[in-house]
Amino acid sequence: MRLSLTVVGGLLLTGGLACPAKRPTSTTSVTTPSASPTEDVVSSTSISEEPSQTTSVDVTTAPTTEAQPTSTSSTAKVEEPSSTSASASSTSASSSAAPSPTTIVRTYPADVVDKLRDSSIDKLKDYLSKNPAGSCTLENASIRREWSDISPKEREEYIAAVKCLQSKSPRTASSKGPGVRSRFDDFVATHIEQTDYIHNTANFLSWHRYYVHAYEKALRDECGYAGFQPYWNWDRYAKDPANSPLFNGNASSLGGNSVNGGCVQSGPFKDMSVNLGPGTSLGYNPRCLKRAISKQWAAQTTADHTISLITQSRDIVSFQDTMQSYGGVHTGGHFTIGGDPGGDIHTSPGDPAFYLHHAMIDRVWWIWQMQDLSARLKAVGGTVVGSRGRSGSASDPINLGVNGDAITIGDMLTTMGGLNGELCYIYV
Ligand SMILES: [Cu+2]
Repeated sequence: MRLSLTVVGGLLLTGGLACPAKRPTSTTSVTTPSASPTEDVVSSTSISEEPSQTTSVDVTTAPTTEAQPTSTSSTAKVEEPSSTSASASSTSASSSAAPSPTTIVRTYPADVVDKLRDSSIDKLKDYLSKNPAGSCTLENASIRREWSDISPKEREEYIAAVKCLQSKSPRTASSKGPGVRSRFDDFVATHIEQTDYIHNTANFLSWHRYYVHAYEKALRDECGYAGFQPYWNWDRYAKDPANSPLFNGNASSLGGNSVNGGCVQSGPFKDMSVNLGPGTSLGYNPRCLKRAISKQWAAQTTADHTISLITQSRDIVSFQDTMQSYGGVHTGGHFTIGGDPGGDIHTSPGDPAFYLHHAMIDRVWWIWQMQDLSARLKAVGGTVVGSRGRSGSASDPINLGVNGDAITIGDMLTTMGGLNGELCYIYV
């Protein structure tokens, strides 16, 4: 199952990212053609046509923090602090939909997954009315938004916080992880150490939900980031990921692609030091960030793939297995980034794009859960490594080493009130 040797984009990978399922017949038809702003949307002049496509979403449930149509107005780049509430209503006036302080505006047309998300919110609302999540409500939940749906300024704030984590002293003892040089590396090291226990296992989704949460928390608590973890809606950029707002090399991107297989030479992370890996090594191995951004891999992450994953996976095992298969969206997203460390199953969090990809994984799980909340908020399936095939359960432990307290899978099953209320978020 694991431990295949794979060469992707010139990088030797130890440990395939997935089980050797067969390659997907990459069938086609992106049903939701992104009228993609390839530039930063803020500077796009197509603004006027966008409001017609932007859905106004679950008005009653969206917190005001979400309302900022950050990119629908060319003035967006100047103001719009990420976390102000209130004033949002005035800025949403450009939407042709009835202006509301809680209107959600997307900068790309809603794809089929977005639409399912939107139509599912009422189920969540209904469920919560019968099963309140303590003090966590849809009105006060934080909202994770798509990279293009936050303003360039907000993206730069996120990037600055990541760089801050990369400059902070690590917690990992140097005797344990000699290559760990920063708080950012603390996270990479934890993933490296646990790789074999957290993929194709019962804790895959819950572990990575906790991991992204802990990372978001570190950005906020240790580096003053005021926003929430953004995600990467794969479909938006699948046709040309290298020129997307994520990877186009702008100051508000996560950096560009490699040039001739070499180092990333543009954008915020062109000078970052990748310290750990490859593979299982925790030794100090400083090198540049490389990417092998791939349209071919991106093609297996389009919305038609994601929607079929969500709608055709009847139970948690088929959902998580399909997602992690070789032809699945998890693998597809990782290898859309590719390179070093992005294409390395152990060290992949060493590329900052990892966290946006895994936030999307988490979002897809969240949408899947919303299709049958009473059953799926409890659903745990798959096996525990080292247990001779025992099925995992909600009481199985999860730990993040120096990055978080020891918890259980059960703590991570809902974003609304999980971890004794510490989790309280939704996605747009
Ligand atoms: Cu992982």
